[in-house]
Amino acid sequence: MDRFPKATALPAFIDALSKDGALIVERMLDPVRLEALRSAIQVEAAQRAAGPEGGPRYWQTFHGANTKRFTGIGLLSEVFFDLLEDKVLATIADELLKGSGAQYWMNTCQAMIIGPGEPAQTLHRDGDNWSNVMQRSWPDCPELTVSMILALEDVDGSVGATRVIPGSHQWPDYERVGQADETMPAELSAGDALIYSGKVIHGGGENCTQDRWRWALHLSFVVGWLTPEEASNQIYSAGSLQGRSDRVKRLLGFSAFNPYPGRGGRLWLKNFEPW
Ligand SMILES: O=C(O)CCC(=O)C(=O)O
Repeated sequence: MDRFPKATALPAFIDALSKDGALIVERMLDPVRLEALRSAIQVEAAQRAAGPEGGPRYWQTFHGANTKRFTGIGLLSEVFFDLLEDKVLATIADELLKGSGAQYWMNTCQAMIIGPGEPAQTLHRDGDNWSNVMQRSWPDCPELTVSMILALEDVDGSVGATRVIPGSHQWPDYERVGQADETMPAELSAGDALIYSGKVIHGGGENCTQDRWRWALHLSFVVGWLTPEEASNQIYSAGSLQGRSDRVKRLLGFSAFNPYPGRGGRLWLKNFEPW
């Protein structure tokens, strides 16, 4: 997996994503914003229990019994909105998702804080959320989703760095999910980000420490004709987004989906009118 400074030109990012399905951007977030985001998330995390509350066993394992996860990050920190507007991330998402339609939503933004002793997460592709679409035209299907894991503190292999299988986005067999020994850890310094295709196999790493947590934030986008993971329009209100950019409103579900210049219908209309 290649590492790049944030000021890298787009073609180098896209080449790396075509080759490996993932890359690392160093200093994705500046120290001032990083500190603001980290402290807001740590305050919230202190009030949260680890592990999902009930639900099917598969999801309990997937989300982690000793992992804290929560969404609604924009209710906690203004930096969430800066990330939605981040030019580098936006340019990569625009380029990757343009084959699937002109517009996309925020899929989810969630704290992913892996606790001591948590085993490695099941290896998966983020596009598996919409596996009916992926499976049908694999491996040539267009990109449906692009994700970022942002390190809020230094993240190394022992604390649960995301494990990635570079090149797995091009494996001919969709059913092949890979083995632990094929993965490599995406080790990040605080403020660095792993950016990856929805087709690449990865998973949260094992946290084999006794007392350290893996502080990271996931932010992802999904094409506008699929349902996102996080119901943003149930979390944010039109009023609370007043004065925000059109991009932010669209990402959070406060705008219709317009397929042009691609094919497809207008979606998410209010009484047949875009909004
Ligand atoms: O926590 C991580 O590093 C990855 C988590 C992940 O891929 C997921 O929950 O979908």
